[in-house]
Amino acid sequence: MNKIEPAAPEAPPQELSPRDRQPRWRGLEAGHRACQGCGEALAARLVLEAAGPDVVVTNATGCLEVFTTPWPQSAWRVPWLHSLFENSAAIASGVEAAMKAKGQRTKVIAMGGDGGTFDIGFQALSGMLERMHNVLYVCYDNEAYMNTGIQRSGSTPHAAMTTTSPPGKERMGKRHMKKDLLSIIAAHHVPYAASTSVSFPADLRRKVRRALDIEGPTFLLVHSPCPLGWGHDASRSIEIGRLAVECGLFPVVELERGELGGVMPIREPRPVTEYLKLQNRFRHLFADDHRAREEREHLQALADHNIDKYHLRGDGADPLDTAGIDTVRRGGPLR
Ligand SMILES: Cc1ncc(C[n+]2csc(CCOP(=O)(O)OP(=O)(O)O)c2C)c(N)n1
Ligand code: SF4
Repeated sequence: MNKIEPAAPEAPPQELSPRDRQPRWRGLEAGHRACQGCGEALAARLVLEAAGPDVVVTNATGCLEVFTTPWPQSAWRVPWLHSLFENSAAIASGVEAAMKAKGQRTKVIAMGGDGGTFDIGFQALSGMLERMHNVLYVCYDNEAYMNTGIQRSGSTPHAAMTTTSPPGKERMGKRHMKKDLLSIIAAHHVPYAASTSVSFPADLRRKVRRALDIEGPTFLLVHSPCPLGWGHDASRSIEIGRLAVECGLFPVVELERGELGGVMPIREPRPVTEYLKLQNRFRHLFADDHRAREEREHLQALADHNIDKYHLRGDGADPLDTAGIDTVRRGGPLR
């Protein structure tokens, strides 16, 4: 008879470090040169993680391009093309057409900052959407032209201070409103256009995967706090991104062929002042005078309007609605 050996004692389970618990594959490596607490850097890493290795990225000039590719180094682990500031979407259109001609299914992702998307690259983006290229366009929205010294863009919120919208006797920061780009994108009859925030990684990853599964042009607007340009402590980027969503100033929504498909609900909206007061770019709104008070009230009214327009208030017994953790399906026509 065979002798039965006693089983070897099991090795004690090893404690995994936070780094080891990260997904093994990274499309964007650590060691790049973004500022500490940069929302855009984290957002790009999350987008690549969700997309997987079979992608080609085109990247407009801006912070992301500059801090990831100091010659001769590159943080990218996927094929990556640097475009001009204004034509990331045009380059992506060409890459996608070439892939199609070769019978390849590799996904194409175009990327740009808000300056390169809302303003200077908008013509190329509009063409790409209208021609129905099978490309996901990701805009990292840090609400100004950060790479060249914090100039205001079409995405800069009303009343924010930038180097080209300084507060003074004549005005309280940026005079104009933040452009409603998502609605403009949806007006191109695209199958999917959504907003998300780097502060809600599960929502961000899910939307990347969803967009890439759809045939045709898709668009993601990713709110990405920038400590340098917004004037906040680098350790508070995630907290500030969450507050932007929870106060209603940055609505997290999904538009499917122009209809509201899903929203990230807000159970208890936070006052906009909680979001504003953490950032130097809104410091002038806390002066003790009527102009500052009026601007604060104006921004609160904008947030309330968003909550109303997108039905963001999470007051129902929604089983998926767990304090803004993820977008839930709550469709219907936009008011
Ligand atoms: C046609 C053109 N105009 C201006 C510039 C200079 N420029 C390079 S990056 C940049 C700002 C980029 O801002 P944004 O797209 O918002 O990206 P961020 O740096 O904030 O991530 C500017 C103005 C340029 N490269 N090309
Ligand atoms: S300036 Fe802002 S967007 Fe650019 S690298 Fe620094 S934190 Fe990131």
